[in-house]
Amino acid sequence: KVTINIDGKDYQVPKGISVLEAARMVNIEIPSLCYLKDINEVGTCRVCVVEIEGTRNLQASCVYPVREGLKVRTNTERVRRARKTAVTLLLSNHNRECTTCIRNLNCELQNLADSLGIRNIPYTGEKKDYGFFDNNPAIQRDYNKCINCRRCMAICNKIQECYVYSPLNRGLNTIIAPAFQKDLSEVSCIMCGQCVLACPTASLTEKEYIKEVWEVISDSNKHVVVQTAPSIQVTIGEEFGMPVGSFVAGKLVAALRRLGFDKVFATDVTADLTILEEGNELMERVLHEPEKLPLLSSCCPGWVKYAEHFYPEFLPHLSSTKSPHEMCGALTKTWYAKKYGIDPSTIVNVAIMPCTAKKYEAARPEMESDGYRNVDYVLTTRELARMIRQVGIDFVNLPDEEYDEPFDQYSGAGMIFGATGGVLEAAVRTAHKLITGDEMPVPDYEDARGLRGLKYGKVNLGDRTITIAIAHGTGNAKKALEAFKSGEKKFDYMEVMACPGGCVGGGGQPILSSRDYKYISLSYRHNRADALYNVDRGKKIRRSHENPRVQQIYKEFLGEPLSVVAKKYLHTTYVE
Ligand code: HC1
Ligand code: SF4
Repeated sequence: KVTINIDGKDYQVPKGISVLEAARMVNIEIPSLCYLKDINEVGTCRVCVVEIEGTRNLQASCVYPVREGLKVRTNTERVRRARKTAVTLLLSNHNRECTTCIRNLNCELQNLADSLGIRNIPYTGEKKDYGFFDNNPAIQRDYNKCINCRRCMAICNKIQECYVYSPLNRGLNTIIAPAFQKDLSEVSCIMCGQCVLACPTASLTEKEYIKEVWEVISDSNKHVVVQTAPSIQVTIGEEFGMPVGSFVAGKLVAALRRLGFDKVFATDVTADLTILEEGNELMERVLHEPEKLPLLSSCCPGWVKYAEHFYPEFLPHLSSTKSPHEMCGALTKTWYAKKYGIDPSTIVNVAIMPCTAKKYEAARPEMESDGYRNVDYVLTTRELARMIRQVGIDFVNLPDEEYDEPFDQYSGAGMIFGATGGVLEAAVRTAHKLITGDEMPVPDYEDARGLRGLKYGKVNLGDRTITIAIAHGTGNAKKALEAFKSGEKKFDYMEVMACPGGCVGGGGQPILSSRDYKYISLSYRHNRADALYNVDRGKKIRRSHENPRVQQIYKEFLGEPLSVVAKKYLHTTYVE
């Protein structure tokens, strides 16, 4: 520890940290725009400047290390003026349409302008126009709202290792963009949306489909069903001021009904179904095709796209099972349509997902059944919250309501899909039964939990041992695949989620400010994941194969796992 003095008071703080971190530790707010702990500590925005005794210039506190006896002033007139100038300059070249902006009231630049008391922008002159790009179904980039903080680039390079962004041009004309300023669809972007979460403004946002969804809801000739991903149940409350980790499934259903959807379904049901299909795939490969091991999970479209771009040699290892939301889509337009006598051409399937990549997945040409798109529109958690606000629903005080038949009952295993390690844990619960014939006495597989970036382990299933790996953040998936290739690690099954934390940390989830972006402790993602595990613990049915709806779907439609019908509607292929 070292003793430093901030604003006239002594504090003991750990050695080796920055002044900014030290100040925040002792609850002294130093604002910043470009800083992201551990991954973007570059001091370019100059908003975090402070006075340091003994130095002439103001210093960027995010890159200034603490040392014994250091004296810091964070709130002098000079500091306030410098911060104000830095932000005013950014605003002078910014498309300031706050009232109609997606990030209105949740924008770090806007917040700063307010807290610094900026009331006018004295700089005039022509604004540069760098353009708007949205030639893909998932993510749009407005260069006129970019403040060059480089947080998108930091996440993409250091955590996801996709290397989509780099600085283009020079000096004042620098922008952070894909090579040749191409659209994200033309580069190795996996559409995970982690850059969207990292962006302090609306320069990077999801592509909205709210208008289209209102239109189908108002069309009385359409039967509009909505499905919600497991993680939405523990994250959407944050959009309405509820604490991180609030479980709000009942209110979520109630809100969707009030918006006018005809049926409200839980994607968790088809998550259970995924486990049956993928579990059987794993068993087939273990028993008969060991050369096709490891089996790699494929429910995360960001990860699938990552494999397609960077590791095509592993594509035969990806599970052919479609993701739960695609399965729900396929089943609504086939089994459900027939069972309830609804013309499938009138059914619209809207998916509420924590994810921008799901928008891209839904648009993949192969994701259709009998000529109908499986899923017609994907909305993120944030978009759904906007719809709820648009009609003035008081979310927090809604009563709890139940999902609609026949996608209503689901196991705890289906729910924990939303957290990293959850798919694997769910698979283990069912594989135990498939391989040994007996139920796992206690369904918890604790080794799969927690937010370590890469986990390796073993599962004993009777006299067989299955080796496993769990990665979240595609940079970690890369490490695991490289270790496998070099022979350093062996595993039979790997779960990969592109987003740190899994879907609870998805690119479509509520955006917390950079202060909550503790990529090392990932604390808020942890709370969201814990909420899923808590609900799982209290559920009567905790294993996918015990889900009565899944049993019904096999009985009435599919026959058995990996049957011809199951292969036709619930499995897919990948492209290099
Ligand atoms: Fe996910 Fe999945 S868990 S991918 O994270 O397999 O998006 O929540 O819906 O499809 O079920 C996301 C979450 C989600 C799918 C399921
Ligand atoms: Fe989407 Fe979940 Fe994959 Fe992230 S981890 S890209 S939220 S499916």
